Amino acid sequence: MSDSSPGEAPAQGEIPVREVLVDIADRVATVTLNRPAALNALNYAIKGQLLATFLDLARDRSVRAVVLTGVGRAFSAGQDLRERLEPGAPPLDEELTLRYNQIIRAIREAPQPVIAAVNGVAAGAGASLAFVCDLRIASESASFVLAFGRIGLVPDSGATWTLPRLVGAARAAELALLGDAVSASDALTMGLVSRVVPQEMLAAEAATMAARIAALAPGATTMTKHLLERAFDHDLDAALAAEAEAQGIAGRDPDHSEGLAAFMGKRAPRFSPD
Ligand code: T3D
Repeated sequence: MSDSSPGEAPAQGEIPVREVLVDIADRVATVTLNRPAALNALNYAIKGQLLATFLDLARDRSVRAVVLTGVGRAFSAGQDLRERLEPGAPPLDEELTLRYNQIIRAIREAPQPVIAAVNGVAAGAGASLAFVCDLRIASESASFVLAFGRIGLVPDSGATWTLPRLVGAARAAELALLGDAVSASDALTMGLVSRVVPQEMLAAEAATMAARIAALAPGATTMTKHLLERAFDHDLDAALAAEAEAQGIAGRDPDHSEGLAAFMGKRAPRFSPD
């Protein structure tokens, strides 16, 4: 894994502080935002490390599922507003193009399903990060805030695209325009997350979900992720064609033969052993 923060070379002999922690075990990568004192607000270092991490993981065929979470009482409070006020801060369109949008694409295009384990407040681009993940589970203390309007900005980092797809146009408009905090239980009701668990069970719940995904046939899993992403952009004919193409590829993969043999042998399949 990449260990340096793009744009921030540590002084010689200095131990770099990692704003993004990466733990890989049993084919699952756990990526943890680590600026708890600032509610994991996204500064240059954390954004650089997050992008580098997802680009590295995309090349790591041993990793079959990713969990994204945060240290402390926040998932992420979005853009670091203190950094934004520093002299020389880049224009917002540049910041989005060069940093945020690349992170969002890297998560979206990752071959592995990414599970957001939302451990606390997810605000602004922090909420957008959770929205772009393939699965979202939340602790009871989690909340989502489309905080952009409060500071005179528009929702970004994909939120205008992901949110209506997740909760529908009417709810998306209310969340984006009014910016009220959505509790974990309301997020569950509106389909923004698929599970809510007590805080102390969140990591285990995410790990179990990731382990189940990691045990699947990786090629079929990647194609399933990408087929679902295109669901709202395709008409039925295009979806049927895309499924047929993907199924052709899956059907030629040795993992399909293994799945069939395991079924006939009444045993668990061993997909793509390392
Ligand atoms: O580059 C660009 O700007 C373009 C991209 C924009 C994308 C965006 O994300 S724009 C939206 C940015 N985020 C926000 O506007 C959210 C700001 N934060 C909040 O609204 C609240 O902090 C929360 C709702 C997230 C949590 O509220 P609460 O009451 O639980 O905590 P708090 O007391 O407000 O914050 C605790 C500390 O975290 C505090 O620091 P202190 O006073 O203890 O030293 C606070 O300043 C700091 N903090 C929280 N959010 C941010 C932050 N520091 C920097 N940036 C933040 N976004």
